[in-house]
Amino acid sequence: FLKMGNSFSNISAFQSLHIVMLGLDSAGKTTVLYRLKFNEFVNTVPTIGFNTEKIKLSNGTAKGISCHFWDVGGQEKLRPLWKSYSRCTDGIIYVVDSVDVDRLEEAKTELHKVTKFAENQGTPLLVIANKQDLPKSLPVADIEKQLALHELTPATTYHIQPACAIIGEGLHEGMDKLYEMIVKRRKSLKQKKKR
Ligand SMILES: Nc1nc2c(ncn2[C@@H]2O[C@H](COP(=O)(O)OP(=O)(O)O)[C@@H](O)[C@H]2O)c(=O)[nH]1
Ligand SMILES: [Mg+2]
Repeated sequence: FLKMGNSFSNISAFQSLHIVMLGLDSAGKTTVLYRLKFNEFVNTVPTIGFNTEKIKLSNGTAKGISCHFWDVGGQEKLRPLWKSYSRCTDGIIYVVDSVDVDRLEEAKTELHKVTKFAENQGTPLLVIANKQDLPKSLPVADIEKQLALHELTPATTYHIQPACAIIGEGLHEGMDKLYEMIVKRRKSLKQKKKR
């Protein structure tokens, strides 16, 4: 048992990662959640409150890792909840509608707010540039710029992933990147403790 605890690079199969999924309403959060869970498209209704699912990832480097996802409603009146749901999670997923250009500024403001909470300092961030299947979708580079990801607090490591939640494209890649960031962060926290 002790040996296992020492091999910090492997996140134990017995523990699950806590991941919170945020983003404006209609960005595709719930579609992402059920795509990851059932590996198929599930028609969603607007989320009142939250959805939560335990999902064992089935692909890539994060294969076999259990994740406990919290998918929190994105309507304006629900956003005050984001603070408590995002506290002390292992990772934050922020879903953006790549077609909803008019609300990118709003998406940016809300994202920057979340990453500034003291409890979220350093929590790895996966931005999903969703709905890339639609002809008018903005390319990821533009979304990265408009969300001003490079201006996030320096402690925040992030990855932006183009995706289509309906067919699941990009989701496993994105989860792998998030997992890698989480592992890296755990290693560095562990090293800091040793010093
Ligand atoms: N074209 C397209 N539509 C999507 C995609 N992901 C989600 N949607 C649709 O966007 C709408 C909102 O999705 P939902 O998951 O409920 O968004 P949420 O409010 O963020 O949970 C639904 O009609 C989804 O079917 C995508 O990748 N491409
Ligand atoms: Mg939803």
